[in-house]
Amino acid sequence: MAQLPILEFPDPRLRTRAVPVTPEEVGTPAFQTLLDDMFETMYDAPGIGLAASQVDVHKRFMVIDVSEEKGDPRVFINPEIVDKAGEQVYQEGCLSVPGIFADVTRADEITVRFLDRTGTAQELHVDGLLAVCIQHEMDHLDGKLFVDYLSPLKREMVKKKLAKARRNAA
Ligand code: GNR
Ligand code: NI
Repeated sequence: MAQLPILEFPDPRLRTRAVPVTPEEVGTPAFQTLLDDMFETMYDAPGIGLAASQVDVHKRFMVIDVSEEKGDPRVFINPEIVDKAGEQVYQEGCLSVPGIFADVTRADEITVRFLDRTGTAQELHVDGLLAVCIQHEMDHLDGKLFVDYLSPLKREMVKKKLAKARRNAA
């Protein structure tokens, strides 16, 4: 297994719109290894989700584990939200925007259609943190980041804060 480098805001590659995964690709060793590497990268970070876009793979899938024990790995390939209801506000973070946290309003409940890691079609109705995480990861697949929900001024402040943190780390 391998850890993968995570792209960070404002890297323009994070703005790429990801393309669907072909069903034939799902069963290939290369794709299955990529899933394992993404889980390792996510657990090590640590994070509760990781979109392929964040590791510079611009295909529509992500890995998620919102459980406390890190024992509930889930894969969502070609996810589509087919129904949503309500609103919830959650203080979000992002591995591509390290150290920054901000409230984001999203749907409270969603029904999502996707392929699992065996390539089987699934439909799931979820709420709470899992619903937040799926919506956050799906934004990544469309080149969108949670800081895009902030005002342009706040987003500029985030950019400067990250640049400064990187300078101090170097
Ligand atoms: O680890 C993560 N935590 C998190 C917290 C609140 C809302 C969304 C997330 S996802 C994030 C990992 C990440 O950046 N996924 O893209
Ligand atoms: Ni993120």
